[in-house]
Amino acid sequence: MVKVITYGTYDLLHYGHIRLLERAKALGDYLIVGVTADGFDRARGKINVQQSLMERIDAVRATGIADEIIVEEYEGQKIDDIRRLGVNIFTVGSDWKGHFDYLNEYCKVVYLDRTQGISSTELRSEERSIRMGLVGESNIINKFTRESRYVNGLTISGVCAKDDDLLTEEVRQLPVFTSDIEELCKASDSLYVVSAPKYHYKQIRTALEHGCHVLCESPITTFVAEWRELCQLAKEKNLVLMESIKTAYSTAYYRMLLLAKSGIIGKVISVDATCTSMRNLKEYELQNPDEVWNSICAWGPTALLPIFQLFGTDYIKKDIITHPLRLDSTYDQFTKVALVYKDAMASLKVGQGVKSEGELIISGTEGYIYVPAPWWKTDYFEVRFENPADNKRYFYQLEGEGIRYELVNFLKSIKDGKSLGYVDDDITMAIVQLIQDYYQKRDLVLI
Ligand code: C2G
Repeated sequence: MVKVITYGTYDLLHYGHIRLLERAKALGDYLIVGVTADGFDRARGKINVQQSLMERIDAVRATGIADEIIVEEYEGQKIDDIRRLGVNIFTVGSDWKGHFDYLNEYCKVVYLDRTQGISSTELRSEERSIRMGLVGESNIINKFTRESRYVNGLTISGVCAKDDDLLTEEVRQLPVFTSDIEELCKASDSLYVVSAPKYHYKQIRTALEHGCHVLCESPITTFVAEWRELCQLAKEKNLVLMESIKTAYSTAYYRMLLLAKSGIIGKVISVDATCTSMRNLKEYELQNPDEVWNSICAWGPTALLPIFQLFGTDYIKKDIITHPLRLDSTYDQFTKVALVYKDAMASLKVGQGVKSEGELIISGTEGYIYVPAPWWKTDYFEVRFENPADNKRYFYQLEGEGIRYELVNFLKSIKDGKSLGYVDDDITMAIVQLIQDYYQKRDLVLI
């Protein structure tokens, strides 16, 4: 019996895939089809896949052509599959010509002509592209513009930046709306907001009123009542209002969270997160501290994320200790927050202008998880135990600090008509509450 194997993503299964499978089957007597796992596709840069692994497997199965379906999970698996399954022929479309010649050592390699005029990429982009306007801090706008190039079905419609001078050449080519976000909204289907937090409420309102979906850098607002009002408005208008915390979309972070929840370190007792960066305020910013991101707003949401995602938002006590730049200023150079839960505890330290080790430690009854600095954009973490020989190390590729995955998720939310964001509403709400408490000086000690 001649065994043939072929691999693919098979997203939105089409005629080109089916012809490939038919010809692959005709090369022998038994066809094995390897369907790529989501994680493997991500790792090889395919981030726009629309269907889940199960949907794609079901579609391949429904063709009735495959005798066996397996999942392709990692680089190098093909060699192992070919040996283990006793494969005689490996085949794939001619778009891969030459790429898999190294498999000749293990079986015969056949490249089949690719069917012209059809592809998953074209099918995905047949839907109208979502136009996105960017508002706020220039350096982040630069990053988002760069990352948007990796996302199918997204076009940047224009920018309204705080500092035009700091925009990259690429961004300057886009329509620039100097201060008129209404005009930008009219030219857009969605808005990404990364202006100073005091502007969020007004800008989000304007966007929603103009029928734009909103992705807003956390904290979405600094007052709970405003957040509630915006949620209500988004709901009435059937628009997506999503909080942006890019760490939530980093594969390493997400996997680390699942591992902690799975009990690998026993019962989790403490989460300690530190995020700091250096920042030199300009004279104008020193005079108007609410025009800039202070430490609690810039880093608080990220540092709170693992705490709320592991322990929930029902803490019973909190203490905020803060060191402002000047006693009368809302700009905190360094802030430490301690949260007490019924049977757990957490702390976060955030700073802009005070430097510390930006690590994350999750302590459990049987071991701990250590994520080295800068943990919020890590691709690596360790699970450590009393006996170092039991330690485990984990590595996941992180592309674009999580931004491109976040954008893909936002677009999917718009298309599906419901928020598929990785940050739950109760967490968004708890973040806003804590920031509000900071500004209202509740549970706060100034030093
Ligand atoms: N294909 C084709 N004609 C098209 C489109 C795709 O013959 N118009 C073939 C591809 O060459 C591939 C198979 O259909 O052999 C599956 O295509 P994709 O789903 O795009 O998967 P791909 O990214 O090519 O993965 O490890 C993964 C494999 O190497 C191939």
